[in-house]
Amino acid sequence: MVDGPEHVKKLTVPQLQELAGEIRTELIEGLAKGGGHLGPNLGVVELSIALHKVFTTPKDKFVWDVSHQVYVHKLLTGRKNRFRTIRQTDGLNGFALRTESEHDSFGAGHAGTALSAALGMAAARDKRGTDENVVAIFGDAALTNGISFEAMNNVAHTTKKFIGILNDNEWSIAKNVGAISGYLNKLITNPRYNQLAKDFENFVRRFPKGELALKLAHRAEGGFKGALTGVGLKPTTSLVESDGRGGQGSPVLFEEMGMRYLGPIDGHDLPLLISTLEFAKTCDHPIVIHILTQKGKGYEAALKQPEKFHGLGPYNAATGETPATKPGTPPMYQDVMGQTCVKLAKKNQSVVGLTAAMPSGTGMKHLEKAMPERYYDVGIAEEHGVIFAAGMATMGLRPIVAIYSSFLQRAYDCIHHDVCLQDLPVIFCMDRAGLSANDGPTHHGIFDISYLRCFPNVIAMAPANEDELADMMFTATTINHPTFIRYPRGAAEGVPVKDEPALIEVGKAVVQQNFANNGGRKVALFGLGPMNAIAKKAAAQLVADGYDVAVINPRFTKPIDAAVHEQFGREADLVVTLEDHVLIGGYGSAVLELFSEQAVKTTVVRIGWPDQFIEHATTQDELRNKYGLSVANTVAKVKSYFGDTTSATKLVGGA
Ligand SMILES: Cc1ncc(C[n+]2csc(CCOP(=O)(O)OP(=O)(O)O)c2C)c(N)n1
Repeated sequence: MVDGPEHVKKLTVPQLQELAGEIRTELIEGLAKGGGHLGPNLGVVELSIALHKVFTTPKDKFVWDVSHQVYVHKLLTGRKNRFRTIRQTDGLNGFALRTESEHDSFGAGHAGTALSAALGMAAARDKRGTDENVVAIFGDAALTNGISFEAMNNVAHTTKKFIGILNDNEWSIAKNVGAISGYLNKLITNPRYNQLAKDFENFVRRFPKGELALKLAHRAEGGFKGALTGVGLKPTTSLVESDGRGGQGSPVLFEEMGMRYLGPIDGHDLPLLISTLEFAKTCDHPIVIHILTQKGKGYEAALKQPEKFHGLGPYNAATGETPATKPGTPPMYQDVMGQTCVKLAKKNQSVVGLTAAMPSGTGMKHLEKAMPERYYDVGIAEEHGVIFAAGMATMGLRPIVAIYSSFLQRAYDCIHHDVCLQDLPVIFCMDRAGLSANDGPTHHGIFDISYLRCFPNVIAMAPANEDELADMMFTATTINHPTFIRYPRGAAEGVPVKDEPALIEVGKAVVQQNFANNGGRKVALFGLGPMNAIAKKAAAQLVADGYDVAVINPRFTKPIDAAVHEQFGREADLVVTLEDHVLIGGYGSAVLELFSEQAVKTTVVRIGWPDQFIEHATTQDELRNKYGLSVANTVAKVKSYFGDTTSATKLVGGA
């Protein structure tokens, strides 16, 4: 394995091919313990090597879309010794990170940003008159994202020197969907591809380095065929699809955007990739190179199950098997969401479900399987998805939009302008609200209470367990306003889920444990969502130490239950709010605002995430302990407030 990118440049093609083999082994074995984005990285081994052979980072800039496929780049840029720490506490981040390496020119984690960022770099380069190469690497699914098109629309009149690499493996996380994926397939399978090869030849003839270019053109022509057989795509002869879409698979889409199209190229043919990139370097036109790769290349298990191996937890490197779920493990929140969707859709004709390219991650796959006619996958297009749902709602449907909390940020204006302003009854199920520990700050969903609470018409809730999630979803189908339900990643609490979800009262909190009036210091713990379990545990410890503790499940962050908060606010000596969310503008802030209006003077201790981006770590618990969202810190904070020094725990986040 190489020490750095300068080493890659010295290797011959056979040595580079050997390196590709070593890298694949390291990916397969190195990720087995902690998991990660194995499939996408196995697909870009040759591409990453070729990029480092031809270009020179950090001077030249690679901008990776999503950047989940950046592991090979990390291995090649001096991070091989830390590779097995990836996505673990204090280890390498699973995405490109500017603070981690000078070779990571732009951070990402959300899809669709590479072309815009790269174009910005190219514009800056042109302005300062330097000669860096800027290369944007984006997947076929990233191309379903609107921002990618906004950027392409701008390329030709912004710069003459711009290289885009479309890494086409036909997969998003699940199978890629929509017209763009159909279009790309036509580009690949069009029976006229030889004609395209001719066009390419004529095209390259026009360049000053014609000799080299022509040689490459012929290589590429061979490559077309290699690509076709190599990735096993079946040619289609039909020019009109069964759904009525026409087109002959010409590269007109890119060409009309002012980008020369080159491809399709076999993305596992190292010499061909190297030559093509060398050629791209000489181009004085924006160029997009369409390469075909296989997600999971070189690993049987990943090739067989591309969706599972897109990103996964620990697995057996020899077999690709993942550990069976232990009997008695609570269901995943996402599965309860999906199964509830099916229940609701069966009972209510107007309920439909929508995902933005995350059928498994959000659990919407349950609806896809049970009632495909009620299910929509819009691709990686959160903005479109939200407005699409708003449109449906105007026609009497009840769309359930399942999008991760952090990805929903992409559609913020759509939530404001299209849903809330028109007071449309769209139901948002926000998965991964809280931490996505291994992924880190790009994926932590800890801002949604703040970013939603300020909009009129919003009803926002957070279930304390999976049964309450089902009840909230059912309740949402009866509310004529935009509703938002936030719940965390992973396993739920393990409480039984009723066969039929029940209605809950909007804006009503639940008092789970009232004051005993036993003369102890009165502490009211308001535990929201998953922090409710922590509040209950902290309460038990405090009661054992002589405190008189009430525990309340607030359920709603908007509207919050003014009566219950006021009652406990006045009765208690101390109020503690616990939320899996940033403190700024969150649930605790809502309580403080209410107390200010009600002139409730009781001190409120707020437990939640501080005003900083939270790093990644091996487990959520590590981060919760570090930042004080823990039972021990809750108990310690209460005791410290009352001057009780019996707690051994060091306070996190000040007294
Ligand atoms: C805004 C946003 N929505 C959803 C996701 C989740 N996501 C991560 S990777 C991915 C699929 C990317 O597919 P593609 O661009 O084709 O790259 P590949 O994984 O196939 O290499 C999705 C949907 C995301 N990262 N960002």
